[in-house]
Amino acid sequence: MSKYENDIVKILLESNTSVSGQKIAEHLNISRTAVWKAIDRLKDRGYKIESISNKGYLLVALPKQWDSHLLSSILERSSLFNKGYIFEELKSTQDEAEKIALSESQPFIVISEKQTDGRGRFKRHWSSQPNTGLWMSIVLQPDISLQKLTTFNLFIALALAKTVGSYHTDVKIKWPNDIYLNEKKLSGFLTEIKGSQDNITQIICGIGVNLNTQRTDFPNELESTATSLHIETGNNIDRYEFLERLILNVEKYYYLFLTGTFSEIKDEYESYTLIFDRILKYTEGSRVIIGQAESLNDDGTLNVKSAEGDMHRFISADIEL
Ligand code: BT5
Repeated sequence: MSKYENDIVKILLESNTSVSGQKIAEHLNISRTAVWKAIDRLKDRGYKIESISNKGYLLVALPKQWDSHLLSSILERSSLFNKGYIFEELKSTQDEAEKIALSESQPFIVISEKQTDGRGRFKRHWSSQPNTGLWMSIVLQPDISLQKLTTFNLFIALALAKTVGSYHTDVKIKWPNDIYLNEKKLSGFLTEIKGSQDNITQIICGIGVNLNTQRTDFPNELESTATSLHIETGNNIDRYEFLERLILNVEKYYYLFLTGTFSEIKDEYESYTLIFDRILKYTEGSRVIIGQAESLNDDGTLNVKSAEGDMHRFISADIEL
């Protein structure tokens, strides 16, 4: 997008009413024809801008596609992320984030409209249809030990749960890395790291959230297990608004993670958990336990009491509901 288009979007976004072409032209020190041409290009990019006679231009709707200008304007208000990268199609935002990180030393975000090879944990496939959700990797450069990192997922899960909770009150965290609504998976994330035992230098956290996905958009195998905010609320979700709320929560909980311990957010975290008070199947590697989650430890591990009465500690597990 040219500089003028960026500036015009900014002017229209900041104004609740229409803005005259003359005013925009004067503000940017360009001709009215240049304004009119830039408005046309913005319309081509999916911005819905009405021209109201004698009044000027009114921004009625944002483009359906992720748009780099809008991401920049969200990030301008962020105290953590400096830069955002938007792609129409990627294999996985995780791989692209890793590449960009080679030359980027500040926290940043990568979003793709579509992923052809989006992945979950253990290289499982993550369904990432275009225009429906948020497929994003956030890259952070902490200076922490591996031991400290064990609680990172708990903080991110809480940031996600709080964000989803601002749309639907029944949100639950399925430890360690899923967000559920009505017993169905709405969101999952995975955390990949770089560094050594004593010094984790990079976290690439990939977050997938189904926002406007319709039931028929999901592949057959996910139809009964996955859901979206649209399905659960009946509303069309403004993806930019969701993103902005999520970024604010990620910032808040990331700072708490860096400066505090899990015990400080434990009560809040536990108020969202889905798995307590139920007998479930826990699988971690070759270990399979049928039992009941009893408590979370301060390092983020989970204590599960088996049907035979003995206690098992899980670092991360697949849990069948
Ligand atoms: C996760 O793994 O839940 C982590 C998903 C992370 C996806 C994001 S998208 C942006 C970034 N770039 C990537 O390439 N990945 C990240 P896991 O706990 O292993 O769960 C994977 C399982 O979730 C799959 O085996 C399916 O059963 C289910 N699944 C796949 N796609 C789904 C979807 N869109 N909604 C709900 N469930 C899904």
